[in-house]
Amino acid sequence: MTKTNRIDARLKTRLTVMAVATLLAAVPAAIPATAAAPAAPAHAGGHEYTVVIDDMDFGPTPDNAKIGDTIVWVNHDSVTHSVTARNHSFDIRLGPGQSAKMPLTSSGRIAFFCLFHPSMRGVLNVAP
Ligand SMILES: [Cu+2]
Repeated sequence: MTKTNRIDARLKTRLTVMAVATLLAAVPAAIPATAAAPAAPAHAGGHEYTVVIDDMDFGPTPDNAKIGDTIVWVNHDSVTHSVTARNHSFDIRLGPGQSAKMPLTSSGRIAFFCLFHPSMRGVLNVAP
């Protein structure tokens, strides 16, 4: 029993050129791309730097902090402050006299401020 299949192959070449006009939303220019990067493992024995909040102001931040180091925020004031990163990478609340340790897991120049007193501002530089 022989079956002959005739395959009538007709090749239709249709080029459909579609202009893809879908553009993603405008890229926010001010947000660093490092915000969601996977955290590097902390180096054991990283440095610990203390930044004191006093008299409604942030004290100086370290010049040479890097990933794996730790910032210890200390609030010497009698009111609650926050240490809030503009890129949302951290947001810490500190009641009067409280302190908090913050391991550095991403690098960059991170501007921060106090949610309750927005004129309180600082910048934290973290090297890779
Ligand atoms: Cu404050």
